[in-house]
Amino acid sequence: MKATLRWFGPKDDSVTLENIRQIPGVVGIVSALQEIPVGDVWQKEAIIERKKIIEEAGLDFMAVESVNIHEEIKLNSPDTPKLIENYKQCIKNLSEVGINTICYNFMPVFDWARSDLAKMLEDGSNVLSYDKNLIEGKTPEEMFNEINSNSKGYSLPGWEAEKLPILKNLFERYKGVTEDDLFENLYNFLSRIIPTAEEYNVKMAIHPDDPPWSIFGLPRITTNEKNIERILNLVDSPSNSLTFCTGSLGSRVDNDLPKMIRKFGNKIHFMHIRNVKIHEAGKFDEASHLSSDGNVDMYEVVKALYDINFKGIYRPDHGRMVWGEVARPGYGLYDRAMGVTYINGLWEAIIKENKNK
Ligand code: DNO
Repeated sequence: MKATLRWFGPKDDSVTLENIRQIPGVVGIVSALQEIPVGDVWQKEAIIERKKIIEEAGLDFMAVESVNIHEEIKLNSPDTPKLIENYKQCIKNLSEVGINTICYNFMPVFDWARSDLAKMLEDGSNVLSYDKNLIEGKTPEEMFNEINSNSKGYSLPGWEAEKLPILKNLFERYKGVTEDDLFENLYNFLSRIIPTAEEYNVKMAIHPDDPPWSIFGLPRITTNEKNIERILNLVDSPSNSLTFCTGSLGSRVDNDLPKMIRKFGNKIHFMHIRNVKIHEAGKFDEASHLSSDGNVDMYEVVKALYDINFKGIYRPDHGRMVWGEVARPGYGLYDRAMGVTYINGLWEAIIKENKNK
């Protein structure tokens, strides 16, 4: 498997490509043109420009995270056909530039949600944290404003300022939308774009919902083994695939991660590897990548990847803020660098152990 880091681009990230290049074993970058409004076509020139910057730093642009899905598609409104045509054009343009893995998610309204973007731990580091009681005690608008005022000036995907004025209306429109409706709308999207993805040899890798349960009464479906299986069966194609995120799925104790990795096998094209410390159902902190710091057994995760002969890309996911670093929440340099180093160590050991058998 190949190690990458997520990078938010020249204007939106305090971590530089030069820094990333110095992390042992990291060969690639996962990035997105998040300045392009959701629903618009990503023009080839813009993709080429980002790729050039990455390559000049000695790295490869290996996957896009994410080409986000417009709410109108998730709601399957009359605007859907036109937006789907734009999405197909993005797939085509990315493939023609040599990018064949597209991560996306199908979470209504918000992307990942946390009640605290900088919870202080005993060792003085701080982490993203989730407490259902703090979330449920707020209105979506309060949550939205709180996240944006604590994001250190960064625009977080799914929480873009443009969303605030339409938030009420979106919630109105999601009223009565059930999980089954959302599966249906996802089917409607996939059945139309997957033929294009196949033609251009692109893997559409759906990201689990984070957290993997309903928030503010909104339906969420990419949450557990059964639902992911249902999603992968909606359209039977190698292009209908999965981003397996150990942190998102791992915040539910009933998700058996190594078992799920073995089950979904070659449907996994992209791995997000991080750890979470669950305090009780609906209450967790993100943790360092080390197994003993959280509930995810990293050795078992990496072993399962070895067993499925995983050849895709992975990235360490959110890290803690350590050593006084100030960066985009979850995306500092230091803790992610420690994470990747640790995972590469497990990988090397598992390969050698098995060779000597
Ligand atoms: C959190 C990430 C998510 C993820 C998107 C995928 O930092 O794991 O933002 O990238 O949900 O579309």
